[in-house]
Amino acid sequence: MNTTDNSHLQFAREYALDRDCTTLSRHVLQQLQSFAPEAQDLSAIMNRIALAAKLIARRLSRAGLMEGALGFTGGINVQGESVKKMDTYANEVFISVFEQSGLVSRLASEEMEHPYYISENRPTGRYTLLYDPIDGSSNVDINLNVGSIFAIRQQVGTDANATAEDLLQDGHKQLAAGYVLYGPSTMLVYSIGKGVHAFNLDPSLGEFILSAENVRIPDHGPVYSVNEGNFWQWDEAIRDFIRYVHRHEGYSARYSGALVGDIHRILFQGGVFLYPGTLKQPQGKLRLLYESAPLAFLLEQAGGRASTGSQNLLDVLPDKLHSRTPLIIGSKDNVAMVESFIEERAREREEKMVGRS
Ligand code: P6P
Repeated sequence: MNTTDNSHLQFAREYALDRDCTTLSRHVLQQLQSFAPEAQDLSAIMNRIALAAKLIARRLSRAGLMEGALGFTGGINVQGESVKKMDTYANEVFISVFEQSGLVSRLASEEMEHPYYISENRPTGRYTLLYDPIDGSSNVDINLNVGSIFAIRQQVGTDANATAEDLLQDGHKQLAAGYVLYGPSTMLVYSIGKGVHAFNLDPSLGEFILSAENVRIPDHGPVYSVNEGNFWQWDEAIRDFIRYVHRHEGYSARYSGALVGDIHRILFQGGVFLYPGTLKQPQGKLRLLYESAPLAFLLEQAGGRASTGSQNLLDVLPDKLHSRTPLIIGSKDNVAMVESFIEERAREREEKMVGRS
């Protein structure tokens, strides 16, 4: 009889089984440590988001072999961007998974000029989902990583109006936020305000399984992620920062052209992502309500920071559904460094003005 102690093997088997049972919906309930209606709602909503992610991941994995899955639709969206067929598909997936759900009565998407009201979910639906169905869709046709970004807010009132003024609230009003990264594996990273947690899709189970709990971003990191092709369009302060990292050891440039992948790297390795204002887009390119604010919520929950350069990102009040803001986001020391260059240039401008008066 084998007399060696196999308890460690038994533990490993039990741990692996327990981990494989830590699905997303169970984790949300554990996070809220309650089975109150609100907890059940959030758990169910996260489960629907997971279903959308699985449907999109499946389509992405087959797109290269499917007629009509890749390329452009020929349409232009409210952002003035050419619409990819995958953008349209993913947008419709989110709508479909929330119809008949009874949970979400309004969807606000990068791909839709006005919010979409799910009539059968009203007035029971107490939540609004804000999302970018496929972020970085320029990467889809070249099989590079893309993502989905989402935020959940309370539904205020029931009047179905196109302007949706009640959505024009700061980022602190978000109940939950996160992203899906469609990469070598599909990952879902979320927070309901109790830390940041990462799940990997196990295709053999069709479930998102917990892979990293209470993720914390390093206070400082080597990565700076920015499209340096816009250098000619930036304020001097941003150029000062870029000149600094060009001339000092310890920094690496990483930029994929897809926000979710760039942010995911920084969340796990530390560093800073920037999309500053440019001459052509002084408010920057990224949209506040369904790109920057959800990511700011998430990174702050992981111990990081997010700023417009002059204001905490989560404090920004949007003036319209598709408002844009500059974004500086990542490790708190790296974000502070970028802000210090902005503050220095502001001081110099102030001194010159005083000098003139
Ligand atoms: P640029 C993709 O279109 C996106 O919205 C983000 O995913 C990405 O970070 C950014 O735009 C890239 O923009 O101007 O560098 O190509």
